[in-house]
Amino acid sequence: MRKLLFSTGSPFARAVRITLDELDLEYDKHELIAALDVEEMAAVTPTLQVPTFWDGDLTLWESGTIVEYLLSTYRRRPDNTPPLAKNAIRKETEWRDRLIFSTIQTFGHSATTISQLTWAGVTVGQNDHLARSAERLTYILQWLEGQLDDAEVGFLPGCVSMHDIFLAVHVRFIQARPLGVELHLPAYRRIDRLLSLLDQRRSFQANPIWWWEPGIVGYKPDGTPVFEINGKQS
Ligand SMILES: N[C@@H](CCC(=O)N[C@@H](CS)C(=O)NCC(=O)O)C(=O)O
Repeated sequence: MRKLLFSTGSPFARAVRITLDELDLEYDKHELIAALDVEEMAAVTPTLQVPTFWDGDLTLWESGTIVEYLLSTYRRRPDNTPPLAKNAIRKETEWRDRLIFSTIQTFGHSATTISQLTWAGVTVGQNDHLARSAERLTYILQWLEGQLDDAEVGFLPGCVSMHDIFLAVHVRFIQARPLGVELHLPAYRRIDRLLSLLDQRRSFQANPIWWWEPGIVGYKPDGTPVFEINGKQS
């Protein structure tokens, strides 16, 4: 049976959840609201991170690896316009496709580093590494905008690629959190158009970004966070 361990707020896990929905695959959802302790996580993955995915005897972590596995293992593409990409990476442009994907993941790692430290009380304005991470976001967005073709919507022609999905979850994560980072997205016309189209897709709407901050212990069905104060939930 397929199973996914994920946290509600993780953009990396959101990309995996969206891909599972794009492929119409059922899976057991093991959702974490707060992090497990180190020993519990280490029993699952040496990275101590989510997402981790199980498919029968196979255990995978690293969101990009999980999505590559899903795209290559489950070959049926449900009817959708545009369809989900047939492959993660195209043979004829392998290194261009791989470079774009790795760069998108670096964008996501910079964003989650800023987020983790912001919640720990260290903000972009107070720390040189975070300030540089925020600048990296801008440089990467500029470069990615240049990789998109005006005649096409996403990074691979005629389909929704894992590149499109991961860029969308990382950008929307930054926009949904108080990170002190302004992306000025309308300045990136092609990226802005791509993300607006993806937002309307059923798989994206079925896996929305919910608010998260320390102290949240659960969510109401509509996504309203539930806090625990003095042992009482509100
Ligand atoms: N490279 C990993 C990054 C995953 C990641 O950063 N996960 C975060 C949540 S967004 C996490 O588990 N953070 C907890 C920690 O780093 O201790 C992937 O692509 O799956």
